[in-house]
Amino acid sequence: RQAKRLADYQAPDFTITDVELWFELEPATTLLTARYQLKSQRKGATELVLDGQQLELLSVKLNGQQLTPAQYQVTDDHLRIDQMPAQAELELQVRLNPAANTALEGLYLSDSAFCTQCEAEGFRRICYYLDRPDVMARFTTHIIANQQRYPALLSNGNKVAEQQLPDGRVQVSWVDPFPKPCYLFALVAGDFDCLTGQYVTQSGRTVSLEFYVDKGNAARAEFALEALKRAMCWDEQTYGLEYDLDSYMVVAVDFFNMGAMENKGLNVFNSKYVLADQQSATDTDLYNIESIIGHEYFHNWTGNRVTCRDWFQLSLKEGLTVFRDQQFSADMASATLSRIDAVKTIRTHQFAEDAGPMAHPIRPAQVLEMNNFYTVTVYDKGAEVIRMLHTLLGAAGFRQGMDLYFARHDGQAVTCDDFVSAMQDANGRDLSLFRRWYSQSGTPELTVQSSFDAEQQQFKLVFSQHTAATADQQDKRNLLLPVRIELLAKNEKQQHLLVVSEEQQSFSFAVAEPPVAVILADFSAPVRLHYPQSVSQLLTVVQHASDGVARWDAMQQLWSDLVRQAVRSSEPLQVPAEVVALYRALLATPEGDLAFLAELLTPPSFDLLAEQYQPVPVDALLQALQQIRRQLADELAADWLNCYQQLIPAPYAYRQEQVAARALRALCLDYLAQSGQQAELLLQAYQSADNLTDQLAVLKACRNATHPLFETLTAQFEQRWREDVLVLDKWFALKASLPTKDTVYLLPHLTQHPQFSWQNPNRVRAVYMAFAQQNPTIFHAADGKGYQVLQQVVLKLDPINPQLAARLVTPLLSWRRFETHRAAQLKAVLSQMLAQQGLSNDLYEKLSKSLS
Ligand code: BAL
Ligand code: ZN
Repeated sequence: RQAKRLADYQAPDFTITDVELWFELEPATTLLTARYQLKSQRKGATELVLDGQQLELLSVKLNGQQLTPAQYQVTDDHLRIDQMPAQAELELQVRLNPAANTALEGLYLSDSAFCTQCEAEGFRRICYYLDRPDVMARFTTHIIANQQRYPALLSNGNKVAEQQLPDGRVQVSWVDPFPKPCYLFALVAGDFDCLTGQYVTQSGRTVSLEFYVDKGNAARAEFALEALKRAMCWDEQTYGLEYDLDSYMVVAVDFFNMGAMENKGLNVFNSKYVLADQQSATDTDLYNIESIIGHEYFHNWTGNRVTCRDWFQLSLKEGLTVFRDQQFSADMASATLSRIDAVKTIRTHQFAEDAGPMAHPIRPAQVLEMNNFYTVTVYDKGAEVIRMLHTLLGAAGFRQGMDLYFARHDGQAVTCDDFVSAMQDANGRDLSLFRRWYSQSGTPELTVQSSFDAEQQQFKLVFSQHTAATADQQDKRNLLLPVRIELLAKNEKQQHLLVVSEEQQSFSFAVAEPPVAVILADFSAPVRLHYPQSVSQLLTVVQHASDGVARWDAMQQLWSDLVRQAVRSSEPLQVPAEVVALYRALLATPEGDLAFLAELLTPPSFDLLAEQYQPVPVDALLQALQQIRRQLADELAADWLNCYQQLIPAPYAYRQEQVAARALRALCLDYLAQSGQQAELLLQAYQSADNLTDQLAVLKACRNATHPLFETLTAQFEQRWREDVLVLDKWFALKASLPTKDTVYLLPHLTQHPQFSWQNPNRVRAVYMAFAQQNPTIFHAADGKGYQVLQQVVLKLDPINPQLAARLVTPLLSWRRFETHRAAQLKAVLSQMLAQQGLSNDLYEKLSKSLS
């Protein structure tokens, strides 16, 4: 199988300037007529090669003349015409079967509604096309369908006509005035309820906002609608960017591989990121909805108006747009909590990706299946790289760079280099070394040594950076790292932004006494920091650092150090008295930002710790975490109870101070349940809750403690929500993540539930992602059964939905990082999979890299 390489990029010989599409929609036989205006871009070019997959080609016309099959060639992936004039009109007709499309790429059915997903390379499953983002065309789309069954017929841009056809069908026509790559094309047809609103832009234009949702669900889209208005306003105020069409449509569908998709003027969303109210969604769901609504909206400029030249540049739009959505969330909710969330994602998942077989730079150099590169590296590390630019240039300098980027590239398909050049030129800064972040994979290790010269009253920091070889790349070089520090001395605090660019570099600071140093405040660079500090120094940072992220980080470091000592010594982990005392003091009078407090008091997860070891001592880590949990529960039993009782819930509202109090109450319950007692209190908390956040907190506490109430309450929950699949997904996930041996046998029963469907990615993820990611005890069980279960599921899914199969296989891939017996089990499971015939490219790429 042939991978594509960034180094081989060539501009296309032909481009398409205008596209006109006629869809005649029927679930099993949709007819599409497509007319393209083609233009040569290279003198002498005569061969046109269009991409196309799983299409039934009915007709080819060139400049109005029907071609005979001898005048073109069709393969599994292409349509080739050898004698192309320099300018021509090409008209194709194809037949599609959306009802049989379970891969959810191209045109498919979500329940009975038609919808599309074209990014990255899905348009080629709709029609033969130059399916690459540097071909930008104006699209006109006519949708012809039965109006009773499909009252809403939607596509990109503005609706320009609607007419009854003599045969009783209706034809609705849309024109998108902005040239775009085909990955931003969308079509939706169905019978929806529509929630509408309006937004008046900064220049005074009125934009109609339309949310299309399943019948009866319009009220559940209200939060998303308001979030969209906030996002539109925020982008005007922060970046001066205004929306450009007359309407902005969002359609919520149940069958969707991703979270959402930024199609021009017509976003398609996984319904889980649109539908929400206090009974059916948690605080975290609402936070995620706001962030994803923002993300897709922000793509209108960073992605759509300025798009990617080729798919290797995916981070150009995704890293930047994640950074923008993180800024938005920080402004709408808690800045510190948003940042902590992002840091956890990088440390837990991105560092693990760097250390595994799929390691790649934020701008990958080669790709077999593009769908495999919608990764935490491209998205989240990509956002960290943008954040470092923001840190280095300052908010004003960054804004100047953004302004120049849009001034230069509006309407173009460009590269990551073009983006950095705009930042560089707008600020008169040399960013050549910084650009290495785009081409180098791996996690830099930043080692710091400090010393104090009492005579000179000087504090010295010596930084050394090193990036280990990764699966994809042997040679590594030094990078440019912005390092925020704070020096905490008795009578002063100093803050500095250091720029570390050498392999070894030192900095000195005048200070009267030896300070406690905070290194990498706000996680100013995505590196692994090695700066040993004592428990008492770390506690000083926890109590006195100015930056909340640094305070939280010091507490995480403290726990990581304790776990490491316990793993090394094989002695039981003993929580130090100072730590218990700190918890006690903080729980006694919960005040300030309670969500931050809850985060501060939460020890690191198994996955976060596991990522710090090679090989991962699974059993020892699980044991250490359990010892921490038991001691905190036992020694502080009265304190958790006291804190819980002080936090009296108000009637539900999604307001930050309430969200925060609920988070802290949930933490208290988690420890109160640990004893296996407190049944009355837990029951009362469950029954009196007026919202899903509080209810789920009880269920999770019972799950984590394997509390006897878990079965009773989850049974009640299933009864209450069995008709509401989005809420039921939480039940599936709770059941799949119960850390008892029976869970592995329960999983097949969950898939027998009337609401479970192998065709629906949300259901599959609810059961099996939860099992693989939230149930380390059972997933990594010594007998290897957890691995085998996931293997069977991945193989079953590959022919149904390869993207989903390839996502689910990820927890199995890093077998080299585990101890001998687990590594052997994982390797066997992976080898059996790779030996299967007919694997998708998606799965093949991951398995073959893992085993090579
Ligand atoms: N472009 C794919 C979905 C997203 O990142 O917005
Ligand atoms: Zn995106």
